[in-house]
Amino acid sequence: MALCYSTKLVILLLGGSLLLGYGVIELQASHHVQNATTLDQSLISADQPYRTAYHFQPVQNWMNDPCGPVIYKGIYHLFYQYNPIGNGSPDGPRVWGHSTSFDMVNWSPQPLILEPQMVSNMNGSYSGSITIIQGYIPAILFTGITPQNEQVQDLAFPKDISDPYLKEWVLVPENPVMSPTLENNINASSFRDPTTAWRLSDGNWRVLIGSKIDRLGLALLFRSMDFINWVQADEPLYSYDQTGMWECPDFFPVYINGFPIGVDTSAIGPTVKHVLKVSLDDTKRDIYAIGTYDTTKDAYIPDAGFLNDSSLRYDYGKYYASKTFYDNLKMQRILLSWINESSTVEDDIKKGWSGIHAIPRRVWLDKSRKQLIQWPIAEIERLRVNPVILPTQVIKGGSTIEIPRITAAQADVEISFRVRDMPIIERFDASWTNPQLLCSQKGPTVSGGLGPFGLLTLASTGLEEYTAVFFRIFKAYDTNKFIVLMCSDQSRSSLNPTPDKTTYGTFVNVDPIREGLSLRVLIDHSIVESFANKGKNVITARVYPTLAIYDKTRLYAFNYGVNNVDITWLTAWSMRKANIA
Ligand code: DQQ
Repeated sequence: MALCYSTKLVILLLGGSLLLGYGVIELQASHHVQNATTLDQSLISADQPYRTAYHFQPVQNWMNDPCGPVIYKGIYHLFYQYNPIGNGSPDGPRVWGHSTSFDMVNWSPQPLILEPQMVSNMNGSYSGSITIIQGYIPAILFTGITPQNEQVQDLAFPKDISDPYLKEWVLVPENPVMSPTLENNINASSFRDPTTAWRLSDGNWRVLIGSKIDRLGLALLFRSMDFINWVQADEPLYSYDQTGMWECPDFFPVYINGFPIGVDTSAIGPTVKHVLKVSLDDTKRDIYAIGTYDTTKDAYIPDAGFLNDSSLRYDYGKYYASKTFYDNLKMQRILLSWINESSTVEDDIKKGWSGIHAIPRRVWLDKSRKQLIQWPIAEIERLRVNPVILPTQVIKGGSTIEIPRITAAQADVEISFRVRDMPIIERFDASWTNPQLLCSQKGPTVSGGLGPFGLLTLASTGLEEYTAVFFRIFKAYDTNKFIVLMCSDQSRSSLNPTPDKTTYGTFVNVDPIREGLSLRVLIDHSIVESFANKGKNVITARVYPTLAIYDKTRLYAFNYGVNNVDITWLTAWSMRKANIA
């Protein structure tokens, strides 16, 4: 008697080798929706000043979350939430777009996958993750949307695991492998985004699914021996009240030694701590905790005692639905994220696309063990050309310095500052607990004692438009301790009144006198990604200048504070274009 695909899979997973492709029930639908690789020129206006040169985006249409990033047979795979219809509008079904790369900088498009092919994903395929099982078989767990718009979890395997490009995937007939039921008290509209699974010594795989009950955010835990039969644990791995729906959870270990190296998702023991990240649907923030994974109870204990809206964030600007994976080739943990537009849907439809991804970031635990450090992958530096190095110099209070001879709309800039303790430093009012609000009240033109100083990016020649990224230093009344505010101010970024120009801000935990202050800013036409002090804090902004486009764009260092500041290092590179689709 012929065994069905998944029955064989279970037997083989339990018993040893796996013969994928043999006797498989053919479920893969033909690629009937428009492929992400074909550009419909009639939908795209010729003038595209906001398309990026080295930040990932498909050639057209709507993209959101990164899904299932993995390295397989030496090739990096990026899948992403893609709406193949509707131009730049989100309205439409989701399938997974797919691109491959050898360096995570230059990408080649591959056919779409996970198109509707069975009841359990008939209305779309939402976010999910890849786990390598048995050491060599990639498995996708993702959220399928049923004809009743219920969220369920589905499983898919490559049709041919010898294909390093993993072009075709097969859904198992047992789908859905996890479902909301009356018994498990899961709401069918709040049950999505499986993590990469990890396995403990009891042989069970574990996976988290984002959920909520009323305002209680939940990281539901499921276990399985064979990756097909999943049983929900009695308790979630972690939950926190008044946080709403938890989307796209991510759970991974980080070495405690402070070295910038990553570790496999299943690693446990005294050399690691664990990070739990969730994406808060209510506030569109990616928050995370550093903590302890109690493997005997399958429970997570954040060091800070909680994971909620006031927790640490990967990025204090626009950065949502992020996901990490372990790159075992380079022993690094890589963080990817969706960066939504700040423009109106009408403008997105006009330009024919919406959504880009951040530059992949390497993440590791800071020596303090209290936060993560994030830094753009080293490979991005291969795009740098024609460095402009400015000598160490004083930037006087109230002045700007133009950084000449670079493609300022497409650049990578590093600047370091030395500041001295001065008599005229603004005092910090203890009621200023909201850095974002403080940045919007004390914008780049509001002079202080030390600061604002930083960069005016995507600036027009007459400074009618610019996106300011800067520091402002305060002193506490009581302790005389320094408080460093980092801001990304979009309020003057465009003469177009319609985009969202929210100002972003964060406090940087640094002693500015002893350690100095630095910025690295990746500028790419409509995105400004700013890293403070070697990756301690990050702010990403989307902006749409009307004058500061292409070669009309300028870049300045500025200091609009009263006191002078030293620039100890300034190197700016023009960036070459990458293959980004
Ligand atoms: N996007 C996906 C969901 C996820 C949300 C749908 C987060 O799976 O919860 O496109 O942006």
